[in-house]
Amino acid sequence: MKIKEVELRIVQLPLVRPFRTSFGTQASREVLIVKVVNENGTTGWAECVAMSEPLYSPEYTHACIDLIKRFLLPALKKAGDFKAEDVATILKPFLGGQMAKAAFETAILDAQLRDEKRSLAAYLGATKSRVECGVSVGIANNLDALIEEVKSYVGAGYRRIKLKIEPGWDIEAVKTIREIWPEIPLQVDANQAYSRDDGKHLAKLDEFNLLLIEQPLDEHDILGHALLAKEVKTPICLDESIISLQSAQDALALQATTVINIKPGRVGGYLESVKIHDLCVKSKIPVWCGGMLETGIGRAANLALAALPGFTLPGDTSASARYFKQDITTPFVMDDGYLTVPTGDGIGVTPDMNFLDSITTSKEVIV
Ligand code: OSB
Ligand code: MG
Repeated sequence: MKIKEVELRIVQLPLVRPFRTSFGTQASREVLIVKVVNENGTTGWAECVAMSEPLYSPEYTHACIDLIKRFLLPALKKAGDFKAEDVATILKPFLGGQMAKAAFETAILDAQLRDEKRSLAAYLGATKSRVECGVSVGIANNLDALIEEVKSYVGAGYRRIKLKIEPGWDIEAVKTIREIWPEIPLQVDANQAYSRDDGKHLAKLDEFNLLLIEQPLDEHDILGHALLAKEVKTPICLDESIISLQSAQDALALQATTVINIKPGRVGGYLESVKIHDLCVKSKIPVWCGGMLETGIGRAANLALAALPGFTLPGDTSASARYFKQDITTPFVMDDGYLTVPTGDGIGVTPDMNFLDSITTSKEVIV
């Protein structure tokens, strides 16, 4: 395909409740929405998972826009006629920028699949029609507030609870929730908040029968995670450290991780995600689909991926209502703890343009 037009727009969508992690608090989701129109006039949509500030990863919204405008788009225009499967190779000379690249590749792939009248789920190799939902619970102001929030999610039917932790908000929070819900699948996510010296402390989590502890140490500290895995019994799951198939291979070889959280934006797209999925299936490593507080655009595509057979653990693919009062697409509604995988062409959803326009804070069209 050839790119005829690209639209880059930033939207601001308030969250239903502030989301606090070890790296900061967000009250609203700033998202870059990428629209690509190809030579057939077919539109493809994607969302860039980068946040407004470089706190979770080095990327951030405005850097992604700059990267796309300055380097990615000119390179693809120069390539002329290409397939979505060629995008990663064409963009490879530009280092990093996985989130910007993923969004761009996904919008192109969406348009291509719409032309082929094929769903993203079928294209990626999905084997499930619905996906089990977990929910990521932010750091609360106090234990009572945490109990209330978890209670509302358990009541809504979520099948797995993930608690965000940081030093000072860990053992007691987990103990509290585990005592009230002795059976619920439970895991924790530290977003790099601990250091190599915290092994003994984190081992105190072992008695709570957690599915995993996600990214306790710095994203670059693969060896530290391998050492920690010898000190704690709870499985280690890398998130921030896994930015490509290569990094997944390295982390597995070094035994730094025994579960992987796949976030398509973090690894450069859905095609790279499938490669990591396949590696994990081959290595008998369970995977699950992470989330980045996506709108319906990104959520639809994540559900297509999470429907692949290796995704054996519930993901952070929660219902739209967990995040937003109104989503930019038809909301994803949970039924019995599951979300339905879209079956329409491409990602299977399109934004409500009136609502999208009403929350747009900037927009540029590049022809
Ligand atoms: O570490 O998984 C994470 C949200 C933003 C950035 C990083 C993370 C998260 C979440 C929420 O945990 C996942 C979601 O519900 O989308
Ligand atoms: Mg995480």
